[in-house]
Amino acid sequence: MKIIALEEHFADPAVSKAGAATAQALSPGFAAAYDPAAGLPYSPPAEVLMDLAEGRIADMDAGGITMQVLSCLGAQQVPAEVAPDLVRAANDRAAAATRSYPDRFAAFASLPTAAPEAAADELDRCVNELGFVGTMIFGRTDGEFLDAPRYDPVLAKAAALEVPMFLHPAVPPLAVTESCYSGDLPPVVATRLQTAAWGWHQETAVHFLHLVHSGVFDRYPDLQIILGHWGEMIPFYLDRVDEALPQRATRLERSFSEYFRENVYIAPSGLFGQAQLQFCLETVPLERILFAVDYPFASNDGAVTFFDEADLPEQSKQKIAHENAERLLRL
Ligand code: GRE
Ligand code: ZN
Repeated sequence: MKIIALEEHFADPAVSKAGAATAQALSPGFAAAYDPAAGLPYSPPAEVLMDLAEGRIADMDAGGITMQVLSCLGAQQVPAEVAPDLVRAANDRAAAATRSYPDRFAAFASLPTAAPEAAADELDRCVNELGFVGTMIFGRTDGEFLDAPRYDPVLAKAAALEVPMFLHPAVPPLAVTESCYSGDLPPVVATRLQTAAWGWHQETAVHFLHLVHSGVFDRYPDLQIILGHWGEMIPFYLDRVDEALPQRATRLERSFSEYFRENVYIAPSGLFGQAQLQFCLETVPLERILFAVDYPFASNDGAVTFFDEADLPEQSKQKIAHENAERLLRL
């Protein structure tokens, strides 16, 4: 089966270095909690993260992944003074990989969101000159959600280009960490609760709730967001949000669940549980379910088994594995 995976990361050393101080301030325990030597999940070696050639292709071949849509980690934490140049260079690296392996790699643009006008220009360049298929944004920039007025050029550009924006998990602000993810907990437990175990996902759900309720999708009715991890917990709460926030309160043009079903695509991001798949199939349109591994933080090895075990007609599996992505990304 042809499988296209949409949350597949690489690291660019210059981008990572330039964002390290901000990353460290938001999550001082991160390096220790995700040190490959600790032997815990989601801790790939740096060489694997940086590889955009044979090693990555071999891992894809071994796991039955036809194509990865590449995304560079970390641009939201790079300061405005250096972000445009560094992020541009990282996008150029991704573009080179897509040219070397046109059947195996596509790419989402990384954006220097600390400099919003430059970010909009870079999205334009990536889509129109490099053939990228959208963008991936790793949460807040300078503590602000994407609906803050200064990021409007980025939203406007994604809407005008008709490319999706993958809203990826990111560390919550310090006040949230201090209140929720600290105190009497072992350091590794606190940091993992703050990040992959819970905090990243709660933060991303709130980010999307904020985009909807600040009216982003009334301003840009066709803007499409991709959420990983089966929609970052939101599908389970659609009914609750609709009930607690009726349009009488929000004054929006649609109900929350309508925005979710009309402006959002979701993907498993390595969470290959069949119960989540079945629940999401009952909750959002089949046409809005995509596939993602979250390589190299999760292994490609679970992909084929996920589709083999899915209690679905072959036609539906093909949609999730590649057809929905091909349509959305115009591949
Ligand atoms: C991810 O993208 O999901 C991720 C990171 C860093 C560490 C673990 C992880 O970006 O899962
Ligand atoms: Zn990821």
